[in-house]
Amino acid sequence: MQRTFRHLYSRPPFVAQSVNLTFHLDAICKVQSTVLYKRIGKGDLVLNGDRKPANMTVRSVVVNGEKLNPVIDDRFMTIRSEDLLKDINQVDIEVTLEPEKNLSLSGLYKSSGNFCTQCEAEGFRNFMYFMDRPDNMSMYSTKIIAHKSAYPVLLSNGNEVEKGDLDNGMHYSVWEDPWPKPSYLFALVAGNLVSNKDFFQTRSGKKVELGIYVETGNLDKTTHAMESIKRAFKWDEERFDREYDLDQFNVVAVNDFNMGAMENKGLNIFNSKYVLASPETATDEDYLAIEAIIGHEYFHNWSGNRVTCRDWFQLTLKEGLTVFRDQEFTSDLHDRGEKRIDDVRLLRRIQFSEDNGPMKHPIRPDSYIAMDNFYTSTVYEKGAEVIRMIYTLVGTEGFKRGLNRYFETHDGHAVTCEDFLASMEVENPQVDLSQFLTSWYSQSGTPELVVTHTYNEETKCFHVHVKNDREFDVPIVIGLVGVDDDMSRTLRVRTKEENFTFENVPSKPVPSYLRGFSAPVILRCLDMSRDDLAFLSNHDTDAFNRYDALQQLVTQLLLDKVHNRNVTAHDEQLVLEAIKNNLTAQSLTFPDEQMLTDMLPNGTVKAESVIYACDYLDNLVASNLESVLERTYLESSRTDSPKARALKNRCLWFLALRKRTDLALEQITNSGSMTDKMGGLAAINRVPDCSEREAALEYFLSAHRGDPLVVQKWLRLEASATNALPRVMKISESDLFDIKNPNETRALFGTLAANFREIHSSHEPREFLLSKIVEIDSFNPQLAAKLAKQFGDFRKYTHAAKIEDQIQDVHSKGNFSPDLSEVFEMLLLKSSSKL
Ligand code: B3K
Ligand code: ZN
Repeated sequence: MQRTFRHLYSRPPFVAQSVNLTFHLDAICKVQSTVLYKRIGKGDLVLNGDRKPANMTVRSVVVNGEKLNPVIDDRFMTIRSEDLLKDINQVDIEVTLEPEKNLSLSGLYKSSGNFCTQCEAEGFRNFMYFMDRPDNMSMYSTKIIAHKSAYPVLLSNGNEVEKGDLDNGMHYSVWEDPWPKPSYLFALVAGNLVSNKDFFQTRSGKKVELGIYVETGNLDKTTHAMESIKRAFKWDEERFDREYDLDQFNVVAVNDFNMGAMENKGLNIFNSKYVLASPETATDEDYLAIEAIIGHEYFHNWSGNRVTCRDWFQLTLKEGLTVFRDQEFTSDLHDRGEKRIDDVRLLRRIQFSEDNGPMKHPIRPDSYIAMDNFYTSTVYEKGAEVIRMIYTLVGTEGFKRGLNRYFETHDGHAVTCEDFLASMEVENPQVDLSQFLTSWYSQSGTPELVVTHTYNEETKCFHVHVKNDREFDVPIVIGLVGVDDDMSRTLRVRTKEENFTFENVPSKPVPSYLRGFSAPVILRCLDMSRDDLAFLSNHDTDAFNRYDALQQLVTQLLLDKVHNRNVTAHDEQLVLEAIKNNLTAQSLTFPDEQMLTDMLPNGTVKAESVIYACDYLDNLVASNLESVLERTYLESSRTDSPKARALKNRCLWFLALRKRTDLALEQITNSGSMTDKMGGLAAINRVPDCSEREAALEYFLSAHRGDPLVVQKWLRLEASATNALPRVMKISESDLFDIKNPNETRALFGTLAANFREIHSSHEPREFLLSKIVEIDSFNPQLAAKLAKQFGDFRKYTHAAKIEDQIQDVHSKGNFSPDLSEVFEMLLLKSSSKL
């Protein structure tokens, strides 16, 4: 296993000037490349290549017209310096491969009979020997040749410049991409697909042809995705002055895909889950996710494609920035406060936990074995928080100026996080961002701040004292509620201890800290009583902090129960009143078992106590607020909006605990909306010993058996139920499940791994999952490694030693991919027990 280190980066001795590719697609494919390599330094030309996934075999190598037999090992083809005597050397390589055998879904592979590619991070090398690194930016021309009847649609990056028929029922298409790009943005699709076509007129008057390609029968589910593309094009022009730069923009939906989607230049390839939607098959949440991901991939056209990363350690440069941009897109189009709440919940659930366990790493990691293991919530979501803090410090206009400078200065180049910060600083000289590099970009872990405050009646001064465990640059947006409610100011905490004084404060305020969650930290305020929190949950003008005050109140109650501390009637009443005053779907969603676990020290969590606390709170709310919940349920049933449906379904969830399964069944059988069906099913699924549950799930399955995306919803319901293991085992052997399809694997095994009650009930579910992870590793290492990461919190539990033995046992017996080995080793690292 080879480890790559950030500090060892060096410029390569060659760079590709132009890349010409020809793909002859068939059961055995022939791929030819002609690349002009320009010498820019001393040394051999080292090309990356991985024969294994698609059985790639080199047929010929010709350098400057001379046939060569270069040294080829498992990972490289080395062409010696003395064979490359010109300034610009032409290297022609021909290989053959069998994409059908490639189940890793990286490189060139087949999905539902169609050819497609996935090159980020290092998939290009699975179908051609090439300098497969992001600082090798070049212009590409791609010719695709295939049988016309089996593969009528032929697509690649850029604009189509030529196409035609050939003998023997073959046809071809030539695509040219005028913008220099790294190989990870290359894409090709060939298949039997139908398309939804539309156009977008850019603000400078260019007409862009838009196309969404899907399998026959799915065309009527592409309207929302098409509208989302147009919204994304328009938003990026208006908000950040970014215009599209090709004549064509295509999106293809494929069923077998390792992640959500991929931003290949001009040809975005999507997991069909994030394209296809109709009200009968997709929930409101699915609709929002599709719009956000369509936006995200499109926004990469500038933040990632026109300006890309010098090396993979800089991944957050494009991902953190693009997540920030997609979050802003959704916030501008929908409800900013709600979006912030959703994003912070996700950050706290997934990223905080990652940052607090064996998998922790800075947003810019220092080393890796398998780069694909570092497409993490830390790089993406915490990376976006870091961009958001910069945005808070420089302001909306300053940020836009900085971003425009970044794009203009580095257009067509592969750059670093330092380059981004420098552009921001040039446009905002009054804001020093240098500490960001030494803190947020270089250190892992969630900073913990402790705040105290006092009010002096005589001087009318309000004093705030902040302690940080480390020297980070932390913007704390604060408001003084009850005094000047609408005023927020930003305190910048840069050392381990800071004092701030507010003068002329007429009366004692309740401070509202970290408004809008202005920094990804844990902030504990020692002088905040439960009554203060209840007050904030009612009166704070900041939507996020109103929500968060209630979450903090609820969390205190949950932790009381976990620790078996006495809970007073007043404590309960505060929570119930605060909920009644904030009846929204989000305020009715409390920290779950996983989030509670993350708040507790290693080796201390008894799964039963955490489950007990969560059950206690749900029952407290369900029994004390039953009539309010029922009234709200009925009222929101009369409104046709995503917000009303979300609230209604949250109420239903609690009402099911009060044996109101009749309401859930009514939704499952009579509603035409998938949101309502899923709301009903989620409610029924959680009721212990619910006799109607099985029949309802059966009914749902039979109604949607032909639609793989809906069957995946059913898989998730089954895997998240109580006593899920026997059913999951049975389903995994049935024809309703294909272990080779990542959506299905994540829906069944990923959901089981996240089923807290099941996974900690005995060793069996863990044993089953570990065996499946090993099985998956033999054909799709990326997917196996991702599933294995779900064991990342095991040291939290009192039964950690048992889980460790199970992982150790599997690890010691096998020979795994670098991806899975790296995750197992991180999990088992002894030092992580000290975390
Ligand atoms: N850039 C891709 C992710 C690639 C993951 C490779 N393992 C999608 C995205 O973040 O937009
Ligand atoms: Zn991205």
